[in-house]
Amino acid sequence: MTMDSDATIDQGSAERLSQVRASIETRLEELLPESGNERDLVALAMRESTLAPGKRMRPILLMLTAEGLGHEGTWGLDLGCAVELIHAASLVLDDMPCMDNASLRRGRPTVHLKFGEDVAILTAVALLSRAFGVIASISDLSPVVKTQLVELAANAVGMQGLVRGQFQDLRDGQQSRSPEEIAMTNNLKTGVLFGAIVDMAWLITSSEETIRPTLQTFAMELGQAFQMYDDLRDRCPDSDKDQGKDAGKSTFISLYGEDKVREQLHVHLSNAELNLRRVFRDADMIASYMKMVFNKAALTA
Ligand code: GRG
Repeated sequence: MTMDSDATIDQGSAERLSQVRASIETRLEELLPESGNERDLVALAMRESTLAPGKRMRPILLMLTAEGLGHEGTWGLDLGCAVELIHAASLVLDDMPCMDNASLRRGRPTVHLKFGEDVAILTAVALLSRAFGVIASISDLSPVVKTQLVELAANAVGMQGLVRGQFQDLRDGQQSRSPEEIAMTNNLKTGVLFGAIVDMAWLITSSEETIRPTLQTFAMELGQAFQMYDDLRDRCPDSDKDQGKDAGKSTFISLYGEDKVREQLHVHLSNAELNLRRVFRDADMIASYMKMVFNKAALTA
């Protein structure tokens, strides 16, 4: 997971990745069927916001981690899609005027701009409910495991995860923050959901307890790196979302500058890879994928 600018992915991994990506797109479409009623704006907004071209990093990570741990069925796909629905809900809310007040997301107008704030709020609630419904209705999984999966998702969304992270960011981000405070908020906003993803993969594969902390460290390092990547994208002209939304906010970039943040991002990525390789004998697939995601112009500028 070094960040060399000529990083490539081998053909076998590229093919597997495009299969994984295609299966996610198909399943998301199935999980959010067209309502057939053009006045059903919430159903429309659920589909449009989720099916818009996102990276699908979370479901891909879930599926690859589960595969790496020996999973061969479709539980990983459904769980990955449930996490993508949670992520989509969080983006719809994050873009609203009372939060980031964004106009562009995934290269398209944000939900509240296109459909109105009322529809945006309802869309986020409906996507979140759909996510939990998807987890609860995965067939052939034991009720005990399903309950644990629901608990993992609930914790990642709520006051130990996204909601707390977002609140801290909104309320504390306008004042000066220590590096530790910024790292903590970034972890809640991004790392905790990655943590839930690897935990879900660990759980459905009945993997050994001993690897769980290493997987968590991988996820937290990845989360720190990814939030830095996201902050750098805020300054990137070819981004698929608004730029400059972090102006006046205390972030690692405002604290250290872009170059230092790129350096730190590399360190977090290396730490993530180190932990990945402790768990998987063959970590190349996930490592190559990470390399692809992070090897973007925003990081090499
Ligand atoms: C009720 C689910 C829920 C959340 C409420 C609004 C909120 C609390 C949390 C938002 C937290 C947030 C915006 C975190 C940032 C995460 C992040 C780095 C988003 C960008 O992810 P990408 O780059 O986006 O993976 P794509 O579009 O590629 O999927």
